[in-house]
Amino acid sequence: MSIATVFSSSTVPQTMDLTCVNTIRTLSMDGVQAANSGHPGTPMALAPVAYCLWQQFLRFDPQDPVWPNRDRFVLSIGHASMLLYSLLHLTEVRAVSKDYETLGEVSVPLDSLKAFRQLDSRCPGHPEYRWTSGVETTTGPLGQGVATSVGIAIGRQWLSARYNRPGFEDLFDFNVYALCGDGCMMEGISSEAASLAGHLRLSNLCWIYDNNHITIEGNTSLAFTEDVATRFIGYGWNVTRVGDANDLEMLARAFRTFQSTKDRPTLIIVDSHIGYGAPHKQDTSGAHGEPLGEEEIRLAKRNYGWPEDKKFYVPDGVYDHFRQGIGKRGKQLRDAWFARIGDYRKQYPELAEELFRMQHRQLPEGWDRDLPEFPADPKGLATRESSAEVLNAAAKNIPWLIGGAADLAPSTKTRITQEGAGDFSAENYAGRNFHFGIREHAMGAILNGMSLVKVRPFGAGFFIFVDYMRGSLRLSALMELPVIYVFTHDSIGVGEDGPTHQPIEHLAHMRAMPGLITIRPADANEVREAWKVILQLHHEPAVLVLTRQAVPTIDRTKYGPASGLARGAYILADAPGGNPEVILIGTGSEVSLCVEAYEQLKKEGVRARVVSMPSWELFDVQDKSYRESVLPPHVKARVSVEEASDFGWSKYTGSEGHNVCIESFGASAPLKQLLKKFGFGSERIIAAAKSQIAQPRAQS
Ligand SMILES: Cc1ncc(C[n+]2csc(CCOP(=O)(O)OP(=O)(O)O)c2C)c(N)n1
Ligand SMILES: [Mg+2]
Repeated sequence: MSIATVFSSSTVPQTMDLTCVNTIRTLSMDGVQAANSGHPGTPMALAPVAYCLWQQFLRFDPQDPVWPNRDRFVLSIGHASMLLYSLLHLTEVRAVSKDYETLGEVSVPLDSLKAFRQLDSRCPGHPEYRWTSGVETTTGPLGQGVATSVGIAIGRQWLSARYNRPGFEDLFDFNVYALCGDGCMMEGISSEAASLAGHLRLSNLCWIYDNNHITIEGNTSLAFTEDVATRFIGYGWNVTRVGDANDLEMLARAFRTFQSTKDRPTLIIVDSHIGYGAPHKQDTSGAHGEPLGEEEIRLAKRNYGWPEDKKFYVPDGVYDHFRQGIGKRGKQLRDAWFARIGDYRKQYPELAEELFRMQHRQLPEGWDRDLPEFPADPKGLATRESSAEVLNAAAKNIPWLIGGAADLAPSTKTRITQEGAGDFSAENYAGRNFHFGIREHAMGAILNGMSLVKVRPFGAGFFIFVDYMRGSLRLSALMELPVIYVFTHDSIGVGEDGPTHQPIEHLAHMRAMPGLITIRPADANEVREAWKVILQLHHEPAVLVLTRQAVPTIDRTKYGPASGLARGAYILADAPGGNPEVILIGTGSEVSLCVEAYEQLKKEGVRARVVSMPSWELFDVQDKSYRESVLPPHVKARVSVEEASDFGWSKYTGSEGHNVCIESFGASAPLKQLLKKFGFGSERIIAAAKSQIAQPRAQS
């Protein structure tokens, strides 16, 4: 029955389907009203879409919302969060601990809905992964959700290809649904992601586009007239339409079409009415992002045939109806899956062990046994080169360490070269090398999606182009996903490519981001230690910043051991008796310059210390005594050396310290000329050190 028909009759017939749909609607309206902030219109419009999907199709067990083979539902229109919270509440999804244990209590009790958008509520303004069980990914920045859903779908295909075996062809066969709107469609990231999804023929992926013609400023005709269907057909998607968001039968037909489409992703374009049922606000941008107001709510409830004055009202039978639908189906599927996992373990013990470890974010036994040691070498090698060796040694022992680049694997040296590693493609979903194409923003979101299914993804590119993916990277950090970003061409060291390719402020950007670990290793052995640290992270994304040009491999018999990297900063070379009069702090390719300067200063009788500081974040979490042993507070003469902006360095050098840095956009020239122009040679460091020592300072 079309729910639209209800408004043509004076008495409103209430089937249980309709009652459930209207419960979602009214909970959403009431939640937004109570918060006096939020987005009521789209949950009201899409309640039937979400209801149909969850109640009839989604293979999801509310009792165990982390069951690995569950279908994923991504609310890419994060502003419509009350839609998701209402569903989580009505289906009685259980809370899960940080260790993936299902707790007894429900994830979103009615009181949380009532406390929508309030401090510590399980219903924050936009859905947050890790905070509310049942939220599969954090959404809010439009386009991120759909792009992440592509990563989840890719991850699923990879899991299926590796772990589904004879007798267990359906071990991983889950689908990924993403609900998006005009905003998601307009954002470039959705185009990047949809293009790749079509190319990879991800038939397990279904996007539902809420074609309501409304965004914040008004009608979409202000800025958006493209033919979305044709665009997606061009990407190689299957496109189907539902002309009325209230038509449960038509919706069900569209979902069945998706399920029977085996060779490409599906886009369901749904025509809906924002603020459905609100007499003065329906189909207007006024229904988008502000509470309806008490009177409008009353009128909308009257239209629904709902008790007008009841708030947060869940009629009898609604919970039970969901229990009998999604609840029963989900539990049966989940229990059947776990019943068979025991047999799988017997037949494929090694694969089962891999899965167990992966799903708990553990590493295989002996994962680091092949990591190379690099002999001292004054000529050395680029850190991107040493990284290639370390990555490959680790990949040998961690089968689910998979990834690729945005068309830059030959430059970033991120290819997994071992025999059989293969390339991930529509023909080979088992490949470990991914080709994201020149789509940095989507690559970041896709890595997040892959990480959400617990494989260990890495993505690579030139450091400068982190600008193109900052939105996704920020969500890696916000979601606490251990995604690995490998960025090469880290400085003016790239030489001739010039200012467009020379990162300046980028290290400062990365270091400013909470929860992100940035590491810029100085030589090959620091690269090994960096990978060691990164691979053991559970909740932090990491950015590994590498050189294009060769850097000396430091003689560790003479200078401090590279294992110091794990503490973020360590003493590489010291003054006699550990009593320096000046400290030189360097990162990456500048550390060997500091060592050069140190040797010269030593000859001249100057007591210098060199601190290699590959990671601010790792250093900052060390205890005070360690930090002060590396940077003794009484030694105020300090020089930092980094081919980048000095932003933030005074934290370590003090306001009177000296920062050898770059304050412009770099230049295009051979490296030697650039180093001269920008003053990156030991002479400048030596001069700065001497001037620091000579500088009069106030006694503290
Ligand atoms: C990247 C990004 N830019 C801007 C916003 C602010 N914003 C939130 S909702 C919205 C309009 C979205 O329109 P649509 O997707 O059609 O949602 P509807 O109004 O139909 O619910 C905007 C611009 C955002 N959340 N993310
Ligand atoms: Mg819209």
